[in-house]
Amino acid sequence: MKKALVLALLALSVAVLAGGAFAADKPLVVGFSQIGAESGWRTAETESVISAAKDLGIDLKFSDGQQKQENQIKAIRSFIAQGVDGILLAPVVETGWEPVLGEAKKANIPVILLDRGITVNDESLYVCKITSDFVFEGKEAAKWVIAETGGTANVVQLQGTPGASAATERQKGFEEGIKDAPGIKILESQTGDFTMELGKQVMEAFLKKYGKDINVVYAHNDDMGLGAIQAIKEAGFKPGEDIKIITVDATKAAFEAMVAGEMNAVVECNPLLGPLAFETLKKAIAGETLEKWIVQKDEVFTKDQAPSVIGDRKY
Ligand code: GZL
Repeated sequence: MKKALVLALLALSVAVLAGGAFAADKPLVVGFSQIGAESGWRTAETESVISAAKDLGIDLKFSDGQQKQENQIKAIRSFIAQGVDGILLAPVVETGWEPVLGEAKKANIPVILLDRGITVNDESLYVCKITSDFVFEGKEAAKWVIAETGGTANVVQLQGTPGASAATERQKGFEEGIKDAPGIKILESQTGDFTMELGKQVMEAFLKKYGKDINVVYAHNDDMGLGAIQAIKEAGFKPGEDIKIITVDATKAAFEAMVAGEMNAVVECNPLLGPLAFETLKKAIAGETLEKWIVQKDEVFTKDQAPSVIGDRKY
């Protein structure tokens, strides 16, 4: 009898250990609700998250929201139904997330925001956000415009997606940055929705309306700035000379435009958030207390620096 009991206990402990070991090796399952593929920056971020998941053996459920919040909400609901261990969300706009994030919270699934913020009454609906400081980026752009033009310039502003924190805060930072420089005038601001095509169309309209009165283009991302360059050339002006251009992101394409002398400055915004996203999510799942905002450091690069820096760029 005793021997049988000992054997049974031994078998049970082996099963528990195996089960435990198996559980420890069970891959993390993470849902990633991405905004879309609107810009080179966005593609770089997607690649960073997917390759980090692969490197870490994470089972990543990826959803491309195609710029629509309703698609992102649907994806989050699907992740909840699948019982994922965590959710990464790049929120296309700041508002309208309470209901679905309330469902994730109820299911005890931690949500980490990537590259944009949201406005919610209950901050416990997400663990933290990992983004750049867009107000800082806008202020840096303003600083460059004032220095480059001696404090006198007519600026047209290509805004990002309406309601996106990256757009509202880059505008806020720029406007704060020029408030003590009365010679810097924003002639007009319009959204190019962070895309090259719309950036070009909006710049064509600005050129028709203001022509050579435009001294500077401030674009909330490289892709709209690159679209503006095309429009400026087609209107018979020299981009980078007749009309100066500063954008945000600092993608390889923007560095190539600076090397070509067609863009004047870029404010960096780091899209390579994959490794940090999963490192942070694992801490959240382990119950660690995290800062609500993990800020990415950015800097300005100018046309003169581009040739020596472009070779080191990672996106
Ligand atoms: C910034 C990100 C912005 C980029 C754009 O964190 O949300 O969205 O600046 C992208 O290129 O479309």
